[in-house]
Amino acid sequence: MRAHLEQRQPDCSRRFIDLHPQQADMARLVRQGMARKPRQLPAWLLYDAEGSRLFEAIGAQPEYSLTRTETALLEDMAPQLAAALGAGVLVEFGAGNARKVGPLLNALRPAAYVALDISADHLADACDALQRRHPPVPVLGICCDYSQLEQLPAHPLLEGQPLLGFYPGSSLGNFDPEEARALLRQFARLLGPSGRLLIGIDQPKAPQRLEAAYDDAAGVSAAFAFNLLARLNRDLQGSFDPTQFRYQARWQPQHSRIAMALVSRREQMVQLAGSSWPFAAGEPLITEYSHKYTPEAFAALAADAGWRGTRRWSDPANDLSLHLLVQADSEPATTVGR
Ligand code: AVI
Repeated sequence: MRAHLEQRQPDCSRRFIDLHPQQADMARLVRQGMARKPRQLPAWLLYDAEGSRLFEAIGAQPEYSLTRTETALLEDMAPQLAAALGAGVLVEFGAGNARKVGPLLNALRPAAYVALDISADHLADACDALQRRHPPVPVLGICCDYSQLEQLPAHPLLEGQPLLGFYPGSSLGNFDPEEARALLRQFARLLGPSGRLLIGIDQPKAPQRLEAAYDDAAGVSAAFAFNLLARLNRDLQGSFDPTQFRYQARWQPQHSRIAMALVSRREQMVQLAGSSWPFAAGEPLITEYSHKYTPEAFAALAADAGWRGTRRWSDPANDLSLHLLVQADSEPATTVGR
């Protein structure tokens, strides 16, 4: 009888689920990316433990204002954001150090907070720290490539409540527009028909300002890109010599994006994931794109993916926006504005 009762109790004790891609998947994705023209690897590979640490350091550079501006906006608008989101479980995609969500947790008091991120140790530490700071909110960490997640894992904290997606940091910009549409569609599937999505999107601004943000004077952005080579050498038997590449960040107005690349200084051959890859002198390995969307361009992208914007909040300088989206066929439209 006792065993029967225990089986029926929901297992809320499991607070970390590890779905990190296997080594074989990584090798396959890397081979696919190396075969592209130009060569381009999935951006999530940048976030091993050292990459996650370097990305935090980028957020503290004077040239990179995105993190500071969005954090301030979230702090200032937390009560409004919470009221607009409504009750449910807050699911953050790409939670990183999970520091941005604090004001929202205080204002929203969600039934639970679920953090998804690719960097296992970083995520586990972030969840522990967050749980200590917000004891009343149950916290669940899921280590995964959220862009490939077909469904949320079964867990009692994810049952019986509306799911409220939170995707800050303009990380959607790190996907090509076609991939971004697919990702937004996938978020709709993961969150279900009553799901809502609060998403932070960085906007185009002066090219010099953007290039400086992605190639800061202290060299932290460059170190972040070079760390990818160290990771590939370590995890996928790479033979990259970092001294034979230089870092570059360029605004490409025709695509409304920053292209970040490691450019080969000479003709060379690199071993990686069991194959040889020739590089011509000047050939780039794209480490990341960062697309910037005007509010109108983002609304069109979201609409293509079946979402409708209901509210938008932006910082005083209008550098970036937080958009609240509902699924297009879910409820009547309300006014869009600051
Ligand atoms: C995570 N993502 C939104 C950052 C960005 O601004 O595109 C990644 C980044 N890479 C270099 N600097 C920042």
